[in-house]
Amino acid sequence: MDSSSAGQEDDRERRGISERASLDKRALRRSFLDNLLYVQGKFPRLATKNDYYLALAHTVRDRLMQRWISTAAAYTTQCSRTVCYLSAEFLMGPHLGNNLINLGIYDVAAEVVGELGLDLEDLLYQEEEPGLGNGGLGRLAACFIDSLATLEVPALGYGIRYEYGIFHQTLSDGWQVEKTDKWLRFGNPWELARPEWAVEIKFGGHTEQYTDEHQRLRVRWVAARIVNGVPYDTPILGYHVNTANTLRLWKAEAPESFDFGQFNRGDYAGAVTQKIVSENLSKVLYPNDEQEAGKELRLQQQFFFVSCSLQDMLRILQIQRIPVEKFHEKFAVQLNDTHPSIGVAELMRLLVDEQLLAWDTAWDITCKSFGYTNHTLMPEALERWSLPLFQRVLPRHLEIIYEINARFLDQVRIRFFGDEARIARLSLIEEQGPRYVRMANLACVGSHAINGVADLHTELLKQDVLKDFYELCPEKFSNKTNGVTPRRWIVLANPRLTSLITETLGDGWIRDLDLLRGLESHIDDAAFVQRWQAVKRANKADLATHIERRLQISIDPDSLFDVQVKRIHEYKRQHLAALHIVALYCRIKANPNIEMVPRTFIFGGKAAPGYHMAKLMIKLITAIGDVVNFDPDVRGRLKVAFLPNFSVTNGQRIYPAADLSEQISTAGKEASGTGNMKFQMNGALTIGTMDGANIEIMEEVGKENFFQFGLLTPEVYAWQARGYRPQECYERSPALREVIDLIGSGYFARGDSSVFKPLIDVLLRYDPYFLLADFDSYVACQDEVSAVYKDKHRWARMAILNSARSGKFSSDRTIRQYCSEIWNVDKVPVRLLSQEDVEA
Ligand code: B1N
Repeated sequence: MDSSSAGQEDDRERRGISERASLDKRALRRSFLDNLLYVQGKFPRLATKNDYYLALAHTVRDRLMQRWISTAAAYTTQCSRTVCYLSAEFLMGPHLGNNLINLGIYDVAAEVVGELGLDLEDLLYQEEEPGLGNGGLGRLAACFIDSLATLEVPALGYGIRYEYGIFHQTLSDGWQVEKTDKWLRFGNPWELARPEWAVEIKFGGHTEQYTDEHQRLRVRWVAARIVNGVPYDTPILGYHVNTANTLRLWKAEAPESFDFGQFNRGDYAGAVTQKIVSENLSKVLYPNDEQEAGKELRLQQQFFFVSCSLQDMLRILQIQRIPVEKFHEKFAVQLNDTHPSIGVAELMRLLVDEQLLAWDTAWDITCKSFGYTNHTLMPEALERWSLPLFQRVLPRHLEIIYEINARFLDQVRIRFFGDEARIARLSLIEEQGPRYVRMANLACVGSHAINGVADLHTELLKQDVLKDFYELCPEKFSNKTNGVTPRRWIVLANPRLTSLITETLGDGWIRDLDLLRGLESHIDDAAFVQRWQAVKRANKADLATHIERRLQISIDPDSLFDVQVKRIHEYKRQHLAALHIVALYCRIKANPNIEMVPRTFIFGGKAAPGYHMAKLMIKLITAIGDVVNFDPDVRGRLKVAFLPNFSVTNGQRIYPAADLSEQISTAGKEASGTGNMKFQMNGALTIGTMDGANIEIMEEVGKENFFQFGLLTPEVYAWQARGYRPQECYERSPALREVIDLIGSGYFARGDSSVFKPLIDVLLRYDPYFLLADFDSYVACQDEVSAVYKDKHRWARMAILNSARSGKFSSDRTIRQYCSEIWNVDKVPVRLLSQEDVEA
């Protein structure tokens, strides 16, 4: 083809595209207005912003349906091997913006609503986000199902449709106050109820033995109570593909028939009480992150959604006419931490008691089906259930767990002859003191694969938390370092950066994040660096405006934005950052004319409502802000802002505006972290300890582009073994002493020295997370941060390199590894069915 005809071809193609685009646009406008009229029942003049949001949501949903149906058809006809991701939490964040991006119609939609005098961003903020998770673990599940769909892998996410998600956080006098999260108040346009696929879930009661028609001894579970599980499905669209997978969340309802007995006896109120008790099961998300509650309702929730999901898989086998013996060939079932690990016993019960398989056959299927991901090294977060409680809720499962344990320990005894201590540690039942069922042990025994979520974390699992299981079956263990989806965390959250990168590299990086390496060759291009700086500056100005509106404090967009957003926890050490702020404040008070790089400290995160020390950490930060923000000596060089209600929505405004990412957990405590990756992608530099995935981030970006400080994990262990005395650190460091004494004096509490006493006492006496040990190293590292920041050009180059080298931390990479190394699943591309196909 000569160049002129190639040019004509290009031209025709371009004209084709632009014709299609204008068609798309007209169609989009038509259905937007139709949905306003026919779904919302409003004329434009009477419509509220929320009406417009819902009309647009329905317009997008309509466009998802064909892909959703085509995907289901492809998987059904091909009987595709399917990933089932079992998670008590899915922290999805708002759907509308993400779906617009994945459909490739974000810009058209912005034009359409713009021409009607509306602002797309404004409409996006109308959506109440489904906050069905606490933090990293729930958000990881959301990133994973995005990547699964984008990689065209057949997958179902299974979880609970909590009526109240994670509480809404407000601040009152600097203290956290919790409000209920009524996310379903205005309806949810993204879900479809599927009552025709409801299942029955049993609770309590007792078990009976009987002999079947072949004279075999069997067990029947006679439950005390039955609850219905109704699935609500949400389509999960991949990026620029036809695949739309399903997130299936279960709602608990009272079975109609169950009330009748009481009702007929005239106990109407009793029947209604029954209904309320049943529906309580999916009422509220437990707000504890990394903390065990041991509440009966929580065990009931776990069993509820796991049993619903496993029964649903059996239904799918049946409609695809796959024999139950091939369960493990059809499904790869992943346990997101131990929360769904009761699934091991429940699948055994379904296969043995209900499908009548032999124990050994059932056990083989079970072990081949499950994989287990561990997410924590914190001993208090390892789930255990007291035997009496377990017996009361799940009597049949306790018998099954005893049988699994007996057979398992028989093997262990042969392998480790006479090693009674080891047998006691491996047992599924904790026997010293009050007895417990150990859920991590159940998950390990019932899974063919066990993984941690970052290199260090997996190593520590092997050496410590799961050492005995590693020594028993080393081949089961592997690492799968976490990742996050660049669609939400760059394309949607940071449109300015997205345009800059796409203009520089094309748009291939959105599906293949390793291509960001291409940015490295632009590092000496002054125009590029300047545009990079302009993007960051504009994002910071946006966030400054937001903070000023919300908190009535003025923010300088040219100051260094130093950000720590994550759940509030002592091991994450937000109070170490607070000590640093006070240290800087002391320098200013000692010498008001001291030269200092202006910084804005931005914090966000929720504390578990019963975790008093975490709530006190929030109060400490806000109290420091109340002094520092208004002290005339500071002259605006330090600002402290605690942004209430950190969420996916707020994260999308915050990560793109950060200069510095605070990842300062005690080494050996944070399993991975995923916020660290979101910051890096958006061009923030990290100040961090050698913990979790920070280590791998430093490996990728290079030491010279990372601010490292603090004790290493083996050093933490050594200090612990030697007997750590924090008081000595306090006595040795004058700067630390000044900071601790100032807080202890009540200076930040209007002279009331009692407010922060519990926090200061813990630090001086025990300091279980080594803040005082790391303080000097942290402050010195922060001084270096400030020195580098003065050289704006150097900072920008380092930031560009951070982004350019973030490819490893795409959840697409993580999911590819799970698919090939644990799940053994392949992609199944979806052909779009036409209207006629669908109707035939
Ligand atoms: O899981 C994330 C990791 O990146 C974080 O480092 C880790 O802290 C987090 C009980 C948890 N571990 N354990 C939980 C959540 C809720 C709950 O009820 C424990 N969350 C993590 C993703 O791997």
